[in-house]
Amino acid sequence: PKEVFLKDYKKPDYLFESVDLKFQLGEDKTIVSSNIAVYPREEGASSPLVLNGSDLKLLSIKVDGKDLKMSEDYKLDLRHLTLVSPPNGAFKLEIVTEIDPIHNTSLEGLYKSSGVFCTQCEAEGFRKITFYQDRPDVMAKYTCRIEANKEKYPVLLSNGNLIERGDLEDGQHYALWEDPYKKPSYLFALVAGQLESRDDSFVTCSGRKVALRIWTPAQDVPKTGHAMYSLKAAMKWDEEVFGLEYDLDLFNIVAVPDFNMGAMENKSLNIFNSKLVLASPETASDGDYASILGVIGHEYFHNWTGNRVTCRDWFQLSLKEGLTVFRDQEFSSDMGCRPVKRIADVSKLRNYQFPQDAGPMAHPVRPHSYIKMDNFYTVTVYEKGAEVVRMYKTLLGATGFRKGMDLYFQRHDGQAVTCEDFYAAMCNANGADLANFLQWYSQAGTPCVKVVSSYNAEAKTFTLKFSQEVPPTPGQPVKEPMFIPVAVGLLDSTGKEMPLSSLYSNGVQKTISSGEPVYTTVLHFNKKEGEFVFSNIPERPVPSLLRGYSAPIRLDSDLTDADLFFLLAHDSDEFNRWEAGQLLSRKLMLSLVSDFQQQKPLALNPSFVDGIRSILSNTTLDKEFISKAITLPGEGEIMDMMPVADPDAVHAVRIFIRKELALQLKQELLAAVTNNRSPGPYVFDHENMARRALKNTALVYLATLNEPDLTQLVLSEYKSASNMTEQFAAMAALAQNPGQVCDEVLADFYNKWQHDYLVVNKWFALQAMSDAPGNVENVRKLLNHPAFDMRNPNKVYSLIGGFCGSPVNFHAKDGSGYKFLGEVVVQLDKINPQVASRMVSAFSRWKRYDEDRQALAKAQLEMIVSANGLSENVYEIASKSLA
Ligand code: B3K
Ligand code: ZN
Repeated sequence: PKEVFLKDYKKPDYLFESVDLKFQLGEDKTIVSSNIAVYPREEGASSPLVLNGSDLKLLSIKVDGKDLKMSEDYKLDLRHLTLVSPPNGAFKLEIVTEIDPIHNTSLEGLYKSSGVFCTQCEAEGFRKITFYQDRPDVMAKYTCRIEANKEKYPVLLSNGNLIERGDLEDGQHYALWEDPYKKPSYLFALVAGQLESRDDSFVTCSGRKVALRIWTPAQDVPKTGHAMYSLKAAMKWDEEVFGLEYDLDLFNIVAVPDFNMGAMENKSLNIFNSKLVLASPETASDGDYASILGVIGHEYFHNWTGNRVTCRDWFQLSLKEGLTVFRDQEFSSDMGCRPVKRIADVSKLRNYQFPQDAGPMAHPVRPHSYIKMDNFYTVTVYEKGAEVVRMYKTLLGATGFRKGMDLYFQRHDGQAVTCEDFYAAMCNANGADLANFLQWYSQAGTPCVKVVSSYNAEAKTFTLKFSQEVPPTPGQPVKEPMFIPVAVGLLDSTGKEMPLSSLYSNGVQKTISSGEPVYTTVLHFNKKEGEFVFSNIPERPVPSLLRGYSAPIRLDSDLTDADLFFLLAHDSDEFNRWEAGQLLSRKLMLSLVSDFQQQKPLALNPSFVDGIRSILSNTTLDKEFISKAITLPGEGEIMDMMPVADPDAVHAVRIFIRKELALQLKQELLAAVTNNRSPGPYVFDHENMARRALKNTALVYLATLNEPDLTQLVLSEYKSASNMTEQFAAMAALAQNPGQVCDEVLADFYNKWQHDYLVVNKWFALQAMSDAPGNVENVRKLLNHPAFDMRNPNKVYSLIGGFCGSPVNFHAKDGSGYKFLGEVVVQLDKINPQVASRMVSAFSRWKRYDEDRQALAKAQLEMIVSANGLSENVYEIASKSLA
């Protein structure tokens, strides 16, 4: 397999002015005709023109109306079509190909999902449709004519505006679409099928009326209300916060059940995994509602950050993805509760991105190379990339950040650009010098920052001494220091914020405030070591460090347990309040893990229980905040901190703490259940979601005790639940204790919901994640369940992905979990390489475990790498994991 490198980037020799596509969609084959206006980037150039193509049957090729001759005029291999000596100057290129969407199970290019033709072109799927310069820096204007059987495919959609439609002979009809905006091929989309739409409209800030349509099979249209609400909210938000207005008169969203990822931002024709569109209170949980809001927003926001301004090459992916994730995070924060959203985002970063950044697949936010680009749609590019964008805002302030965004659009609208262009816009708009900030794009690994504090009572100064270390990662043994913004506040002994007046740093005295009191300041820590001295500090403060999680780092401070309990009780920065609790929990879990490994009896620190109790009974706190604050860090997070990850010990300790807390806080937890029952029908707003979150967390705790009266309580919550959030949570609570009640509830749930595949997926996932010993056998049986289908990515993610997320069974000592995944990956790879490659990633941290586990996992990886006909996707992940 060929590796592609960022350093080898070259501008294309030829550019495309316009592309006219014609699709003749058929049951056994589809014919694609393309007519491209080509011109050389520089006059007089006469190099060969290389087009990408894969799985295509070439029917004809013409230049300026003349048929080309094989080998003389063009060459063809498995992946390219090369015009040996194209004419000097501009010319017309006409290519006709045949493709087979019906048998396309990779769900990339043109394929059929439940009878509907649809496309997925990002990153390099357009080359499965026709021969093309399939790279984002080739931007052209498209028209698309679709012809298909009218009865089977009454709805024909593509990008832009519908300019013509009509009937043809033999029951066929056609539609002609024209997209007035230049775009790269990855944003092309086509949909044809039996679909109905929910129609609505949005009037933009300049008074233009935009038609909004969400397309699904007829029976699902009633479930698109929340998606439509989310779309309109996103359109309004982008106008208000970024001054960005939608630029066409039509915006379509199509939901399909078979989709590799969440959704795709094709210009004016977003295609979505139906999981992220369809919702009703009965069938979707609060988590689903929140994801729909976030992802509908995300894809809509791409219209500016991604489509109007796109990426020069795929290495720049974070330019659009990191920025757009940041925008969707901000949107969700504004629509819901900011600190709670921040906690959720940081947890995701820690649980998924940190492990990636510390493993064999560690790569910078802007990778240096790839074999398959699809493998780089990662938590690093997305979530760490969003943190990088957030740091600009932290450093430049909200107004400065907005100025930078404005300049970015002013300079680059209609262009394909790089991360440096974004950096330059941010700096230039603010006259700022962010020195070594660009390291965030090129260095992988999570920086570790140590901080030591000291107070000088005589001088009334408080000093913070920082040092940083970026760990080595594959291909990057030595690292340079990073630019780390550290937001800091200081608390006095009563828990009040101290006003910050001046700061001495890097040899310069700086005024923080001379008028209005300032309570949080951002330190610019951009060298290996840094010292910051606050003056006029009347007493020894407790520092609140890295407020709001101002940089994606691991912070190791000298805060004592007493300081942490103090911050947990008093910090005005809610994120850090939660963080203090998490730090205490992590310490506790690690020390109990070591007790467990030494077979010492486990005992819970009473002050920890008191801390949790006071949070739980604090009526002034947000309920979702409480629910998050009483939730222990994930097992992955703890394993990540151990020299040798021990899944059994970490799991046993987490179960022990949860049971012990449930036992000692039973009354408070019962109160949290009874005080937070639904007052009426389901409402999607923060207050109601927070109430449900707290109630559900309490139920899960109580059910760990497995006492008959509590089981009855949870069972009655299950039965009386009128929405999926509460029904599923009660079932999940019961499923912690395998046995008759659990079996009955699982059977009841399936009977109720077997007609709804999205709900059935929740049922698969819950069983897959079970920590019941030997659960791998149950999962194997579920592979043969009539509702399971390996060709549907959502089902694979639920059942197989769910299983890999269960630390005890996936990492079972006997290797049964690894063997299962090994077999599945090989089978799945033949159907859908992208999905198989996501699954194989579960092996990537095998070196973190004990020798026996290492040997077992390694054997599976070796088996996979040597499998016949392995895809490049799986090969890249598996071989890098073994390296
Ligand atoms: N841009 C798409 C992801 C495409 C993934 C291709 N393998 C969705 C998104 O991030 O908005
Ligand atoms: Zn995106």
